[in-house]
Amino acid sequence: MIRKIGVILLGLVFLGSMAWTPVFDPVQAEVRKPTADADYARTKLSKGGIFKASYTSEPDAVPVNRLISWKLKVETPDGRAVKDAEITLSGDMPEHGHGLPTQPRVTKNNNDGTYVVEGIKFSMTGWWTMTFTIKANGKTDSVTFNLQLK
Ligand SMILES: [Cu+2]
Repeated sequence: MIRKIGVILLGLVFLGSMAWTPVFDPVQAEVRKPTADADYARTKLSKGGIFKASYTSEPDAVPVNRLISWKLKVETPDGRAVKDAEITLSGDMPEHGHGLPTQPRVTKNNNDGTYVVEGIKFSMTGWWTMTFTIKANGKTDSVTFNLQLK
């Protein structure tokens, strides 16, 4: 009787461990790590709530190891175009302590609240942050976008 219960318990433990295996998959865990408090929205309010910023990438699916350009759109929180912003940016891999291999910058103000950013190159897959510091109308604020590149 006791032996039978033991066998049943062992069977349950075995089935249980099989069911739980995916949770401990190290590859999955690594991919999910930065997502705990990161969001990957392409439109965000700046930290101090002064600007609303959004970006589009060319190409849209952000590639690795290719020189690409982004278009950054800057608005007030209620949606009015901010046409005279001074913008600087920096890219980082927070887990690795390094940035982009290039020094991208805004090369064109389209005078409609959008700005062309050229010279962006992500050198490896993983979690990146792109921080834009925006200065306009006598105010400065920054916004950070998260990216998970594959
Ligand atoms: Cu890295």
